Amino acid sequence: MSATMTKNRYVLNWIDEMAKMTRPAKIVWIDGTEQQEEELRREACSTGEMTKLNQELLPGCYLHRTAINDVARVEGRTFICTRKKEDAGNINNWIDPKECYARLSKLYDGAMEGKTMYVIPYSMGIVGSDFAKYGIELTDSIYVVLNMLIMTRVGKNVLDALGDEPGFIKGLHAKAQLDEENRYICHFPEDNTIWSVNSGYGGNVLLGKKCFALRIASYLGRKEGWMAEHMLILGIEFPDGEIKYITAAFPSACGKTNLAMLIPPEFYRKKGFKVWTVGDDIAWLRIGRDGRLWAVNPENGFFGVAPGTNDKSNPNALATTKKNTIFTNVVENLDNETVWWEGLDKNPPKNALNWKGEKWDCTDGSKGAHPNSRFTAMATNCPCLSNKFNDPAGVPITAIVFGGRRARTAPLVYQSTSWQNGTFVGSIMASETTAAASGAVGVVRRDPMAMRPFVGYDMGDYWGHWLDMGKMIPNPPKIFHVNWFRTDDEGHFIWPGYGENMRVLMWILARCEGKVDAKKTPIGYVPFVKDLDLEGLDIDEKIVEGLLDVDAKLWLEDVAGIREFYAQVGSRVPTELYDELNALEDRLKK
Ligand code: GTP
Ligand code: SPV
Ligand code: MN
Repeated sequence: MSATMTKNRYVLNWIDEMAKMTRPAKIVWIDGTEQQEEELRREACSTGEMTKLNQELLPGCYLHRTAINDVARVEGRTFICTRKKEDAGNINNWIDPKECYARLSKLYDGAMEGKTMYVIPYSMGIVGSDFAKYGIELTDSIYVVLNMLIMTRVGKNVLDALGDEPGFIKGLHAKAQLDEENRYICHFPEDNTIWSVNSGYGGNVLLGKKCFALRIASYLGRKEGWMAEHMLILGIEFPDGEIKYITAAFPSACGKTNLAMLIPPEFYRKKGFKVWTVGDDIAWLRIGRDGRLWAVNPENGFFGVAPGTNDKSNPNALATTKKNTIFTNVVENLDNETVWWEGLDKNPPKNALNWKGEKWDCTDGSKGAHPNSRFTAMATNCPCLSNKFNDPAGVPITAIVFGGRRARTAPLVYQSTSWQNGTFVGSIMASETTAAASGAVGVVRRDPMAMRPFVGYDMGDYWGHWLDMGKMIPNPPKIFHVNWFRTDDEGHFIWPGYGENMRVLMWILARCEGKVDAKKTPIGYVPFVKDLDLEGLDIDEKIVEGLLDVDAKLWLEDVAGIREFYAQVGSRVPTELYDELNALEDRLKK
């Protein structure tokens, strides 16, 4: 299994160079076969890196615990290393590439001594398709290998598709000492390179995901005229069989997986409506020959938030995790070797270990699962997976939806007035922070297009790219903003959310087809309550009216915050967006 799988000299030379630095005891190529995957699972269980779960109840499922200091993405230790600092922009952390390579080379020096270096050839997108891009990740972690086997398309066919070309993303990962002080997630977009060291967690180490498919890909997309976005993709099937596709960008842990897999309320189901999942986290978007915007999900699995997932909130996600799944940092039920997390059901196990692996007393008020605990599950196990999931052309997009967690200010839904205005709406997104990244939780921060941590270049240039794309798309999607998270005076969510969000999506699609009127407000078009289908929902129309309310005073406060943020982004903010901001302020003051 250690045999070389390619003659590509760019690949071989690079691996040679990385192996000289990290000095592994051996090198193993990952070929994507079930047999090799099974051997690796067995090895991981023998060392305690993973625990095999109850194979009758959860066939093919395993549990992993990360180090206690290593449970989320670390945005403060994530860097965009362009030669010129201006090209990384003010929002990203930056280190000079030469200095960064030198600093990290010391951390990688001998980091794999006595260990195995795994070579993972993977594809983001369908191997051989126009949309696909290839990467190779070198890692000393079996956990990473097993996750990448689920999250991406791995195997020799990737190397065959690459042929003798140099065009692959070079990813190097070493767990090293898991030392927080020396943890680095570094991107070199000008060199197609990613270096990650001293972490073993999710988005820090599964280099195909945020590092490649968003940070490096957003950089490539700007150069090549396409877009890489932090978006789910879903299809709504109408009773006559027609399917309309929507993408939605929400920040981490703000409901993408849930919306992507939503189950329509009963009265829609009875009429024959269905929802299909194409992706739950990342979309690559291109202009199709028909002049519309088309999307693919470059991933092959779901790395989803476990807490809060249950058979009411997201039965499709729960079903997806019943086999071939890796659980990370959840509760281990010792009685039957299954898993549990807060919000799964009301019966926390009595005889259990918490995410740290300590005996857990569910009555002592402590959390059993980490708030950012996750499942890694195969897309093909998802009951509502779209039959376009493996279509190399992707799906045509009717609407783009932005959204975040806002206790006040943003209404349940509003529509922008143009692509330019929609780009502005994306640029002013804000959301309360979550456990998906380390740091304080619940603080409102600007998170444009849900991409603040994921743009691989200057944020102002990124907005400029959005505006440019709008000029190039003959028939662009309409752009909307939603907020499922408005709260009452006691802090409870007012809108029921989850499957009920379908009602808002239906209004969005009706607007795209010009089928309903809307109320013009200073921020854009808001629904008339009568046009939101509330059948079967136990909610007062007055309350819905409140959810749709646009409070000019709050918005003017927001405008001040937006000005501050734009100033922070700096000199590359497009003037069109300042025009939009000034016009918004004028309308609010009237
Ligand atoms: P990442 O994988 O980090 O990118 O997150 P995500 O955007 O896919 O978020 P996910 O769907 O996993 O949801 C995160 C949390 O938000 C979970 O605790 C959900 O229960 C909660 N959530 C999702 N949708 C809704 C909703 O409509 N209303 C409310 N109140 N909570 C929701
Ligand atoms: C997110 O934080 O947006 C995630 C999880 O999807 S991670 O892969 O860790 O980035
Ligand atoms: Mn995400």
